[in-house]
Amino acid sequence: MNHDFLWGGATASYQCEGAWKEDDKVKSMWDHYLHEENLENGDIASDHYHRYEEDIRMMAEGGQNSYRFSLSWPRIIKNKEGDVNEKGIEFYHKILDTCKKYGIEPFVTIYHWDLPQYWEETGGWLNEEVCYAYQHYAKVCFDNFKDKITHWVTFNEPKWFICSGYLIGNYPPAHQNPQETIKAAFHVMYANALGVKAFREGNYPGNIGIVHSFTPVNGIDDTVETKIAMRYADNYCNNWILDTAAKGEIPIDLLTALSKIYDISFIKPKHLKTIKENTVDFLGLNYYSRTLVKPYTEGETVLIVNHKGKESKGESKVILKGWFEQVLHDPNMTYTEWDTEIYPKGLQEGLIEVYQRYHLPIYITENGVGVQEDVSVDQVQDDYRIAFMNDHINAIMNAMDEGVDVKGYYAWSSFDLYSWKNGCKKRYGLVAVDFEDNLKRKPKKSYYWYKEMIQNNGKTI
Ligand code: BGP
Repeated sequence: MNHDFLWGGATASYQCEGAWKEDDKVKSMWDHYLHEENLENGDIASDHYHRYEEDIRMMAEGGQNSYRFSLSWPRIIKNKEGDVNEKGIEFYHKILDTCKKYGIEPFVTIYHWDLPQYWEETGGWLNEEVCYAYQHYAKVCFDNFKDKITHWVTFNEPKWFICSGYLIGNYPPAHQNPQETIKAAFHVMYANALGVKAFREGNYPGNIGIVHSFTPVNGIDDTVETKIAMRYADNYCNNWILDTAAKGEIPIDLLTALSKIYDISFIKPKHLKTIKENTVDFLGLNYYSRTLVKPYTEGETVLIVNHKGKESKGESKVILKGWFEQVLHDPNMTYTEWDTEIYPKGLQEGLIEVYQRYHLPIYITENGVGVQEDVSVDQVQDDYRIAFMNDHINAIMNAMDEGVDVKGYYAWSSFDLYSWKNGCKKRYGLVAVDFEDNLKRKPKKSYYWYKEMIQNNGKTI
């Protein structure tokens, strides 16, 4: 194991910062949506905005050498004209200086879903103008933080926020429209290329990548029908992000299938040229589980929503009928409280496949398990989290033994925070945050286990 390996935890601005309108921050689409719908929100969240020093110190004391977090667009850019909020810039300088003070390497996501509401009101990711606004915002970040950040991420999980926001409808802007999904997805991948372009043109130090919600695809058997279903599923789940960002090419069979039913005339040669010329330096993979598929039979392609025990067929939507069907529950497998299959082997296999396909360095940018926990105790005894992380880290080590270039691992999450649509009850943190008792921080058992594992250079149980 290489001593430059990055070990840390991850968070996202909306999920942990709170201070939703402090220091001239404007509203994000999540602020707007959760307030309108009267749902539990991240107005305060873990109050990282005021407690970042304590949080980062605890990372260092926990043996971690890196912190993955995101910058908030509505904290940094005040309006559609692109004016910069200096107080937002100052806040992230404080975070970055604190990282430096404690020997923590920052790994920074430019966009983790909190689009400014003023852009959402112009059509959000359906509006090509937002791609250029993203490029401007990215440039502001590069210019201001170039001396303090060398690991940059353009986007967190395009598939997850686009499909949830435009197809399934459980995230803002809560539409259910396949045609819009395709357009918004394309715009995000175009904006990714524009971000990379700005980075290259400015000659900034460091590297830039994209983070993908990776679900390797497995089939229920070896029949030709299942293999065809797997290809569709892989295009839907993975390839439109990874091929486009890493090779500069949208999978041709996907475009052909889509063009038979949908209008894709908004894709112009100038976009494809920018995409082709601006590929990423590395891939970040968030791994929670795999996608198990079977051939399409009848009804609609099922997409999993956070449904906690309930079949989600009624809520699902399709882009193309007949692509594939997802196996929601296999009685032989183990699932989390939120019905996510626990499948570490998928990470080992998936890493080998992704590395063979793209030959780019890989970071595991999120991995963890969401559980309801009683945090009023002195120490949360989260042996299930230790087992989960142990088995997944072990899978990574096996893939590295087979030659895969993995450069870092980030637990989701550094400390308890707001889980999209689940509120604060779905806890992932290595450190407990007591939302009932003054947001007090208390390391869980897994925090100490992680520390020891890092000190032993990745040695699992
Ligand atoms: C990823 C996101 C994170 C985080 C995590 C857990 O998709 O990048 O922001 O929330 O999943 O998801 P959830 O909170 O919905 O359980």
